[in-house]
Amino acid sequence: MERRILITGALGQIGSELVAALRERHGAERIVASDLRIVPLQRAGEAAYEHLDSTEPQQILEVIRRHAIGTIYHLAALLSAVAEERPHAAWSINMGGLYNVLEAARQYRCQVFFPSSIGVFGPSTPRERTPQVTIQRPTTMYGVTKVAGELLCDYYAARFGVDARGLRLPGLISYAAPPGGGTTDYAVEIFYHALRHRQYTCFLRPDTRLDMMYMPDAIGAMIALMEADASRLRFRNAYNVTAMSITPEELAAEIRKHIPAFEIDYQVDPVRQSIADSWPRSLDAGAARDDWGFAPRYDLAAMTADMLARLGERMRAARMG
Ligand code: NAD
Ligand code: AKB
Repeated sequence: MERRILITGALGQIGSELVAALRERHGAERIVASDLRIVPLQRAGEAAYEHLDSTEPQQILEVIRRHAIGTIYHLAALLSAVAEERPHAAWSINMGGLYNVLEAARQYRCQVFFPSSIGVFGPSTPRERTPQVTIQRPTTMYGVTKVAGELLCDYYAARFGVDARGLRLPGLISYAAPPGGGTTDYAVEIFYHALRHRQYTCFLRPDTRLDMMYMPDAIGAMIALMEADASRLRFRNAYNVTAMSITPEELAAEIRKHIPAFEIDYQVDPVRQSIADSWPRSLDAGAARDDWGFAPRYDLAAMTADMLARLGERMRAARMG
């Protein structure tokens, strides 16, 4: 029997779409979604759901045993802004949870996906076309846990043969679930506000340039990396990936092409601004392209048109009940 796929943190921004994509690819019976949050009653035909706290090693082992898990997409974590507010909890969830997952993967010979981030870079990293291999000295707790996470995954791969692979994801833009408290959240919130109120107050300065990617490209990249021939992976943990490098004022201008009345103003949050100022302005994703064919489909214009159309549809459907 083919072993099943477990997703931790499955109710979050990425998990909400990754679970559906994996069900589509492998069949619902092979997918087990899990999160700290409790879901309402399960509907027939949906992926199995487990209430699982990734800081509890026994819970992970028990779910792996019971469902014959062979692959784990470990998404459970606190994002950058929340991690800065709650650094102790961030260490415990981001590091403790990953350690528990890797230990379980070692015992049960599971493959592991680790979502690293542009947060692994810091002020001493080259900020333009940030190379795959470069200085990683982040100044946030989130970044510290992501760099340590990359190293821990590499250690488990080299020392114990755990097939751990990861991506350094940029800010992700999506419509299925709201973002969970990151520095790049403005790039999602702006669409909700543009459609509802024709106005958005942004917490980053207008010229803050950061990497972003539309969720379908992120999900495609995760699955492509996990299915790639291991002998071609020069880095494993973790590959730079990106699809666009944009500022709030550029995103607002693109939205205005569809909603001419849209207006943006700025009330800068010093914490999130200083995190953004410590991150790259654009990543070099050449290694991902060369090693496993990373090729995002959505640029700023295509992403904006699709986001407005799909989020607009969802909002209309919600209003109709
Ligand atoms: P999210 O905040 O939307 O979702 C995280 C989920 O983890 C939530 O549903 C939460 O309930 C769950 N969770 C928290 N603590 C838990 C615990 N102890 N046990 C089990 N579940 C727990 O985050 P996301 O945006 O879906 O991100 C998923 C992963 O991808 C994270 O590791 C994040 O650092 C990484 N990442 C995300 C982005 C992005 O832009 N979304 C970019 C780079 C990296
Ligand atoms: C955040 O802003 O924390 C995330 C990320 C880029 O890791 N979106």
